[in-house]
Amino acid sequence: MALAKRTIRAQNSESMKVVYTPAHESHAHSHEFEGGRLIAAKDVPDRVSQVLDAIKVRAIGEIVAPQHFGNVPILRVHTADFVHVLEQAWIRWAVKYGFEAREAIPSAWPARGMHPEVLEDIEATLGYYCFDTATPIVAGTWAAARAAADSALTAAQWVMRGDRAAIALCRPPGHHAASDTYGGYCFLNNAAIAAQCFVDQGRRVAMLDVDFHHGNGTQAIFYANPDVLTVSIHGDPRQFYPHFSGFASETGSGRGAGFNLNIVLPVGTAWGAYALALEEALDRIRAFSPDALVVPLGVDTYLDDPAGGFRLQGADYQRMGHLIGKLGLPTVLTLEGGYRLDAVGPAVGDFLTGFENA
Ligand code: 6XA
Ligand code: ZN
Repeated sequence: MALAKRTIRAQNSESMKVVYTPAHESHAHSHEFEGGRLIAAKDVPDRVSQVLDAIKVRAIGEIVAPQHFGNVPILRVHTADFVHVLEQAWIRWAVKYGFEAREAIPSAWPARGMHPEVLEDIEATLGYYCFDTATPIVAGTWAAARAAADSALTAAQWVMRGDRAAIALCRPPGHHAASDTYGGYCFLNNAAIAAQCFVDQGRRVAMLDVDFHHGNGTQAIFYANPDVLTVSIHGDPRQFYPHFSGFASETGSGRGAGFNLNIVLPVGTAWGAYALALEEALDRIRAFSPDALVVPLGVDTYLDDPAGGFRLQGADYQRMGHLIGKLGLPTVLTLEGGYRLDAVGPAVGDFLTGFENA
């Protein structure tokens, strides 16, 4: 039975829940393919350790473990075929290439005019569902991806029960994963799975993606849905990943027309121009008047991030958190990108401090 729509009230004023599990450590690979060569992986487990340490040092929140929700809420966002492929991918790869092969990265993709009809071979299967060479699957990838989705769902549950906000320290991240595609280090779209929980209870949700990269997966999942406003502030896809999505001309389709906003900023953007873009995003969200907010929180906008091109730093993250917190909405945050190991912790910590003090 569908639950009657209720207003979510931020009742509980104690510190924010921080959902964390060490399960992310099982998704550890050493490489990704970029610039014509295998390079050291950027999405390393230490990213989350740094964020957890910063949160502990600042005593920002209460650290809680995720609950287990099973596949049902995941299947509200992703197709059953896709989930099954992710579950089986590593073992199928190991059967083909041997268990010493370690990292599964496809090497052929169905381009225009080709026919991805038969997906028996694991190369064909991964080529069909994956869209880049940066997202290896290893033995522990599925367990970690499931735990990241559970973390986002746990954060959503705390907020639906009345907490003002909760953050899920998701790894692998999620905002590039669409209903049946993975890439950009993402397998399951943690933020979208959390947002769908609210939608399934009759609530309207705004998503504000502040990662440096366009959240193409989140956009695609809700593109025709007028109950979810998707807003993303990101580096220009003419220069930056994911290259084929994130243009200002993408505004939604069908009943969702007008409910997607892409704010594209040039390389080198610092706080002055970023703040103007953020105000535009916040104005659009206020006009939508949502019941809840989901923030895919990437901090690869930091100066000299190895995957980014903006120049935010230090107190800018407090300002960002403060402005978003001032919306006064029940808020779920999911960790996305941020690859400077010396900056990812302080940046998330500063954001949360600004948010809490709004
Ligand atoms: C692959 C770059 C992937 C970017 C991942 C990311 N060459 N997305 O941070 O938000
Ligand atoms: Zn990113």
